Amino acid sequence: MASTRQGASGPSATTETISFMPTQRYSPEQIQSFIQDAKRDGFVVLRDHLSREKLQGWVEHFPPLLEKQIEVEKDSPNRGAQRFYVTLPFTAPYADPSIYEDEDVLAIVEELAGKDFVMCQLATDTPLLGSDYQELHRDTPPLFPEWEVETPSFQLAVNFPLVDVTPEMGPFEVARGTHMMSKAEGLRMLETGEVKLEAICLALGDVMIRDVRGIHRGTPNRTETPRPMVVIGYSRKWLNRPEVSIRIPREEMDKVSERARRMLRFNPVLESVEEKPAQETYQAFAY
Ligand SMILES: O=C(O)CCC(=O)C(=O)O
Ligand SMILES: [Fe+2]
Repeated sequence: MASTRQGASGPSATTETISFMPTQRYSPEQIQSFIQDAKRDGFVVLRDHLSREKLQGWVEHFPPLLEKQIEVEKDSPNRGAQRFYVTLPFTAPYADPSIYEDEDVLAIVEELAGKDFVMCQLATDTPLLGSDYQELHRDTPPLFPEWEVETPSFQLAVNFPLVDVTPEMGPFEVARGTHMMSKAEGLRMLETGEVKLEAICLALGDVMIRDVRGIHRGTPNRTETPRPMVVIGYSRKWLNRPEVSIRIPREEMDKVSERARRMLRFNPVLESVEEKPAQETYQAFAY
């Protein structure tokens, strides 16, 4: 699908626009099949989907960001021992529409999170050597905790690693199909063996789209290699998640497509790139 992209102030603006040719790799039938998988299982994996070459830029720019976060949190890592949550700056190489506007991913996201969904998070989870098993958790409480019924999806995580994840590197583990039941019921099914935790070893380029209510945990990275997992959060348009906003420099906002401007509309726009929060605001993460 071809599309025209313009700067914020219209075609006459001198602002550089980000151009890329959006390509959809999968047929509508294949996309429907991924959507059915995601609805049933709570997650779906698109293997070898993103360009490894493109992700190399993400890989190369990441170590200093991780180092900085380790420095800030080394005495009280919020996600567990040797496990760090790092928000990515919405600048190059991370402000990349070929990733956050991936046509196949968005076609699936739109079915699951509804038309006019929003993008609310661009971050990473990284276990290092010395990390441990996390408690089994969901990343959000149910929408209506006093109601015994789970709703359709309202919060999705699009995850992809910045390394080829091996079983020794602390893969993400998830219990299939537990997103549409209470946490207590999911834990009970794990206890009785009716459902089992599955380690999802993603390679660089693989993408997982998941409902964050699926019961999951991070596992110990037993290698010297950090295992960064990117998380791009997409939610229903009415869901407010102030703890994970994307801080968008004005000059970056001026470059994005009309669709991206709409997706990003509830995020704060920074007039200066120097405006930075002192620390991560996404602290309570497990429910
Ligand atoms: O990256 C992982 O292994 C999962 C981390 C996680 O689930 C969390 O911190 O909420
Ligand atoms: Fe989690």
